Amino acid sequence: MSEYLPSPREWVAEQVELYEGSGGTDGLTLRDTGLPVIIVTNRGRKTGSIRKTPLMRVVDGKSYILVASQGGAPKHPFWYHNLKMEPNVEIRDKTEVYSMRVREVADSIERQRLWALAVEAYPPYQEYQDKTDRVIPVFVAEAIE
Ligand code: F42
Repeated sequence: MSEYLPSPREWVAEQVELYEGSGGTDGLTLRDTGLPVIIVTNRGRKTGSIRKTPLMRVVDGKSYILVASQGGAPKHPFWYHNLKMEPNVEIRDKTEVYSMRVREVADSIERQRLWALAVEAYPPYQEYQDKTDRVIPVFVAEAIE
């Protein structure tokens, strides 16, 4: 079994600990926004270790939309590269855990529709896009049948 490596960002690691440690009954929102968060569990592309990444909860039917915004930073987050290499993930949404496969959305019309859903769920995503030169990647996570 691979080891779980917590995020070096303390507030992120603490959110994961609270969310997962409570079985999805505590630590469910982003700081003081009150907006819901999911936890994505995936593998590090170099270490092979287990990584856990809290992201805003954006849904499209039964799919989840993952937005690699990292606060509008100039570079994609590491988890973007991890997911490109290993698209099979687990997503925890409160007390439910789903095995899912992710794909990056390449089609611009599809991206536009999903981006609108993302901004509706978490309006700062638009500010993040406006302040960075990169096009913020969007993934769709779908249940593995
Ligand atoms: N980030 C987002 O991008 N979008 C969101 O919607 C979002 C919401 C959110 C809500 C709550 C919360 O607590 C955090 C939230 N974040 C959101 C922040 C998010 O959880 C991540 O912390 C952030 O996106 C940065 O991701 P990152 O993968 O770049 O993490 C950094 C800090 C990190 O952990 N770096 C590790 C390190 O040691 O520096 C490396 C991690 C890693 O994946 N290593 C790979 C490996 O093999 O293990 C190799 C990676 C490589 O390619 O070199």
